Amino acid sequence: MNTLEKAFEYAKETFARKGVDVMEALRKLETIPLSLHAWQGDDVTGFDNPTHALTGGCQVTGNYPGRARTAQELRQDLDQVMALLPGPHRVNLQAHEVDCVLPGQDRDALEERNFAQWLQWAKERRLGLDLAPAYYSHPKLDHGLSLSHPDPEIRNFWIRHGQACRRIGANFGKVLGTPCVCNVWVPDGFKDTPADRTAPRMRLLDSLDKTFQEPLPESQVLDAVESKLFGIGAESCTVGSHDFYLTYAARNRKLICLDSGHFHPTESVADKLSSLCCQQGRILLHVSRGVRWDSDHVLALNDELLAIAHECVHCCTPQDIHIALDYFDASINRIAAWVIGARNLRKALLIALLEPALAVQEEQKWDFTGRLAAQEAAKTLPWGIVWDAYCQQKGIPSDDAFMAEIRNYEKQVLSLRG
Ligand code: RNT
Ligand code: ZN
Repeated sequence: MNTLEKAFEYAKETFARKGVDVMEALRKLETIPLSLHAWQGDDVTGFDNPTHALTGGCQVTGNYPGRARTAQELRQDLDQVMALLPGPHRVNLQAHEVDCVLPGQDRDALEERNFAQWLQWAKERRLGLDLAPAYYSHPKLDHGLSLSHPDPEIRNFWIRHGQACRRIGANFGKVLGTPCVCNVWVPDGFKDTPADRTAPRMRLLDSLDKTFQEPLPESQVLDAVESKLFGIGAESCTVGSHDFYLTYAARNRKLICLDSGHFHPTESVADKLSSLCCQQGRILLHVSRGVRWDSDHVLALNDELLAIAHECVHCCTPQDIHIALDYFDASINRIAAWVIGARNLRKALLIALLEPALAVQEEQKWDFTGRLAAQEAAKTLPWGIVWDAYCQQKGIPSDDAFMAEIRNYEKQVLSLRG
């Protein structure tokens, strides 16, 4: 046996003494797909009209060279990323990341042809595809409003856009054999204190009902609605607040999308999961890292990520929770941003799956001293050896080896993009 194999045996024995079956934990880890957000690769620019500046209250900072300028370049980057990630994945698209735009076509008339190469690419790789309508970076996002705009023409344009995305997503689901998660997030909000919060929310409610009115099988498409606390230029009020969407999702049996950057900095998204899973269930997670605001930083293996992973593993059933990543950092190599963030999320899930039951057992005996001791002791268990062995078993470079491949890809591919 080589050093890692011997260490892995030691780790398995150590966990076994704590009642944890490492091989069972790794088997479960392999059942959890992560939906990779394509928009880390193109800085949320999309390809239907690259002259459109990023609007809608999101900010991508940095100008590291090598951004993907076409869907083909984005797929090339995602192939490189997935070669460095263990475990199953899906790919999540924004609706403006099209392969092509048909003559005279606007976003309200998108169709399957706009994503034909994406679908073929996903089929060849046995990937699931998720799709989010893009209600931003477009002239019809007017005064910061889309589905809640007072002008019915503008609302109907965006309603048609969402309806088209659902149909395209249903086709993804039908062809790929796994339902497309179609997540509706609108940037609608107000920079300063609105005089009327009710009218735009009533209009959003009506527009959402119209967006979702076409019955599509959940075997093909799963509808999600994403809340937000504020955006740049929407600091004072977002029409689609958490209260609005949580109620809408529960009443209409939609997935509620919780983005971990979309709440107050001290508010724990992890704590929300069990409350939802024991009632309306069906959550889409946008795992992100806010630094002082919804800054969409690359995921770090920090307490919030560990807490989210713990809840996903121990408090929700796999079919209740869909895990997607959502962050965009253009200040560093974008391949590394994807790989570091996705590996950290997969590590957090592994750590949660390797967690001994002792803390729960102590709690059930009202022994909160023992619970604290067990929680802290778990932090020094040899999960890192299990991670290294898992990567080796999957033929994936180790943590100290994947950067060499990224730097090589940067030299061979990214640096040629100017
Ligand atoms: C915006 C939301 C939304 C976006 C993507 C690009 O803050 O998080 O999910 O990140 O639509
Ligand atoms: Zn999000």
